[in-house]
Amino acid sequence: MRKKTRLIAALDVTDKTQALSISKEIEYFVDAIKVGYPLVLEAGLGIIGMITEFAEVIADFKVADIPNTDRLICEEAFEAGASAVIVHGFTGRDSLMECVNSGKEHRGDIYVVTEMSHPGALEFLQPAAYELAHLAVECGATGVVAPATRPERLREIRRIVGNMSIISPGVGAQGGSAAEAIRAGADYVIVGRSIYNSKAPGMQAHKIVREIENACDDKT
Ligand code: NUP
Repeated sequence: MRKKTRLIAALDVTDKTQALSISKEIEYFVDAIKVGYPLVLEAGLGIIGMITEFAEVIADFKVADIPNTDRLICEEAFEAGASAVIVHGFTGRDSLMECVNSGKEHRGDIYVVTEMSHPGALEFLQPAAYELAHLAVECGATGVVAPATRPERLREIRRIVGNMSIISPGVGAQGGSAAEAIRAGADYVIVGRSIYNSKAPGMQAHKIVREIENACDDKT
């Protein structure tokens, strides 16, 4: 992913026409568009290729299975045109390695979930988050997913992963701030509802890009 705007739009709409029209409206403001089960289950896996007309696609399939099944899922996503796949690490090193190897074969990226951004993440994921970040480094993943809703945790995860890429959801609808996430060490912020539920998704995306730019200026 080329770091231009540092904005990744999460396109969790379930209407194919709407997904494509929003993609067109936001294409100049995003470094990637993230799609997940809501859109793919409705529109089919082919939607990934259609969205690549506008931006790189990250397939947020939170892959979490035995190694063989993980590899099959990653292959499907890469062959459909995704440049990256989001996977879980809690299934263990063998499963994660299978995803990382699939990424290498397809010249694609693998991002590993550490601590999720929602409140329920405190129950099971938070206690394991730093170990998951270490595992992502050890397995040679491209990067990790870390929460914009908890900048202090994001800062610690940045310390663990060094130069590895961090993509950070939880901005807007979940209460996190794009600027704070960038200042805490995120390379990219992921924004869903604040963009796709807006009356003017392009303008909203542009506004967030300006906020990110200002946060980057503060850091230098
Ligand atoms: O920890 C995570 N939190 C999260 O919200 C990991 C994720 N992959 N996501 C995804 O980011 C979530 O599934 C959704 O697609 C997006 C955030 O959307 P929104 O809260 O900005 O609408």
